[in-house]
Amino acid sequence: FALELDLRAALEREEFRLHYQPIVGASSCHARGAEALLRWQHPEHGLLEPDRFVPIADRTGLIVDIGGWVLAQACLQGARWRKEGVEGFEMSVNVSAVQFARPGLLAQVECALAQSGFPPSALILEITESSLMSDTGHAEQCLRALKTLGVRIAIDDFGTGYSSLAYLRRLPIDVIKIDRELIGEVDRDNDAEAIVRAALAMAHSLRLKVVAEGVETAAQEILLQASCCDSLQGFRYGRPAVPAAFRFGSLTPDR
Ligand code: G
Ligand code: G
Ligand code: MN
Ligand code: NA
Repeated sequence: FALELDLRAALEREEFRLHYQPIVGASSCHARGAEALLRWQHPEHGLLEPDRFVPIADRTGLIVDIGGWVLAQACLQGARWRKEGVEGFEMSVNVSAVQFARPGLLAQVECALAQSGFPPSALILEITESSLMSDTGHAEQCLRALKTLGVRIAIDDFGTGYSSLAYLRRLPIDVIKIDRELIGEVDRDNDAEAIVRAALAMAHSLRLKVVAEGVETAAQEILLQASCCDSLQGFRYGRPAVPAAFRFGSLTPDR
């Protein structure tokens, strides 16, 4: 498949880009951080979204080098935004199951932090439930090693897998990101609302912070604020965009 060959050269040719989507504090709706989202500016196919090439990068192992680049870039951008006076700005970076399983991740994170001066506690690594579930013993060891650097760990797409909740107690997790499928239904479906409220209550009793993903409507925002969700992310506050397009301050549309 041609994309696989192109992917090998894409790093050298500097064809990868990071777009940033704001994550806002739930009560203020001010940007408190961003999620870095990878794009590939392909010379023939145009701007490709990760679903088109991250699975190939995972399968071929290229995700290791690409992921190192992502960590370095995201920390540099986060450090720039902090310098511009955005106090406490946090950066979230996705880590695939393949990246998570490889031993080099720790050194990559350490290097990205050292070269950028970005504070470890402001870096959040997003890991999916399924990455943690395949080998929980190994996962625990990897997470504890990452935690020694001072970074935080978020569970991405929370509520979609078939994980047991027991791991939340055992693993050093700081944040859960409730999947956008649930959030999309939260203002229309009583069962979705009940699940989100229960997840929030459970997370808070475990002293975890909660981010709701995929917030698009005022009704969802109001409900999540009333449920004491910590942070919100979704098209309502901004789509993933190039760094120059990133906005600070209050991002909620008038309601
Ligand atoms: O931006 P978009 O909605 O197209 O992202 C789709 C998926 O791609 C997300 O679920 C996200 O987890 C994954 N993704 C985005 N950026 C990165 C990245 O830098 N590294 C890895 N491994 N996955 C990413
Ligand atoms: O799996 P992960 O959470 O990393 O995926 C992030 C992806 O979710 C991004 O690619 C982004 O484009 C997408 N996304 C972010 N906000 C919204 C939203 O409000 N609605 C929808 N449909 N997708 C969103
Ligand atoms: Mn994510
Ligand atoms: Na997600």
